[in-house]
Amino acid sequence: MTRQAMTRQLWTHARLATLAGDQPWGWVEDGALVTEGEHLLWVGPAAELPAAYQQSVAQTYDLGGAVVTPGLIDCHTHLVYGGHRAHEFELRLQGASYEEIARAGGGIRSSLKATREASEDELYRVSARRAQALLDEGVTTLEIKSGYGLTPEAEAKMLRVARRLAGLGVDVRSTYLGAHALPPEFEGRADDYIGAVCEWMPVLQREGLVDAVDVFCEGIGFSLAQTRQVFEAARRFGLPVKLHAEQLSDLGGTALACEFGALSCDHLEYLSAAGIDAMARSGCVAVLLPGAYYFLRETKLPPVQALRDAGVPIAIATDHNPGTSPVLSLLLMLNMACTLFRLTPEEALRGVTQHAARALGLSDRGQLRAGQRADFCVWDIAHPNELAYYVGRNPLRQVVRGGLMRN
Ligand code: DI6
Ligand code: FE
Repeated sequence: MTRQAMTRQLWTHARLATLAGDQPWGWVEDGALVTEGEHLLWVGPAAELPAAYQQSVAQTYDLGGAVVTPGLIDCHTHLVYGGHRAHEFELRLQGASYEEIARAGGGIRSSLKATREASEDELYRVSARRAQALLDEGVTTLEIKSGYGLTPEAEAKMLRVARRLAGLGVDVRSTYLGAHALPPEFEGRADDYIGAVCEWMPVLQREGLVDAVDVFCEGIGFSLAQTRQVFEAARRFGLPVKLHAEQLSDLGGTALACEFGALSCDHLEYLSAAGIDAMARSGCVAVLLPGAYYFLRETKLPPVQALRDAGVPIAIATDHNPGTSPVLSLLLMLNMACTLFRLTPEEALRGVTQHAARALGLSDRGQLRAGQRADFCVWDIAHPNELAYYVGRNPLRQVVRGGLMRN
């Protein structure tokens, strides 16, 4: 056993937003946490801390009444890519739509060239800078998609870089999004390309590069039939699925994704009542992406109240990508989720912890309770609602990931 695995640590005078139990925020006013190795051994009111734990810890940290939350989880990013698309931002400010730019050969395809041309090391260097900005705000688990390579070699390069980013001290979950856009060499042959995407899947999986499979199901992306083909391949290879669904129109992708037990459907501005019903019945998580909504100046709001009424868990993520959401602050997404989508601050915090974990199929994190990973953030705030309140302030004091202080 490693030294760290044997170490039992006590964290006292903590005001805990555990997000567990039935109290608002899962609140514990004067709480304590005991960690052992990478996991939480005990969480609760300090007054109830078992004596056996008090006598057996190797290290005690007094948090001085600071607010403690679970580590933050960004469950939807396209963080690995070459170049940037600021010029398209200017075109859109001059009136061009995202779809017009994409149909004219810009959009994802313009990131394709820069990503294919970048070496793995160069791609790692530029991606690590972006990832660090998220880690500096307390992100302890990060989802990263492929989808700017669109050849087997370039998709593998992206997913290897995603895996390498774990070295920054974050847990990375990688998602194969080969069905992100039609590459130029398959122009006019979308069905052939989808066949190729399915052929590459087991190769990437055998290299240990794939935790889930995603598709951009949209008019400028792929059809329901093509999405189904990718999902059938994922099912054959035992890979969970998620879907970019109902972002710019309602193709009914959400209902299809739920047929395949999708972990999450993401974007959802154009989600229908039938889609909501399918999500409620299948336990699928709704991942809302306020950064893309804001950056595209979208006006169609996702149906938040209907999702609430149906009991569909709502997660929030940055959707960091060079075209529709060049956002590198998950804390800002908390504020936008409340300001733009009318979530409550507590819903928003659950959206980047408890529900974000579920959107990644992870049951070992996202709340502060015994048995969960010892991933937590210590904040210089008086109440957890401040995390959604401030714009541009990062009140993070300390982040602990896997029981180790990371900053
Ligand atoms: N939806 C999005 O908003 C991003 N991908 C997707 O499927 C956009 C990606 C890009 O424009 O680079
Ligand atoms: Fe996305």
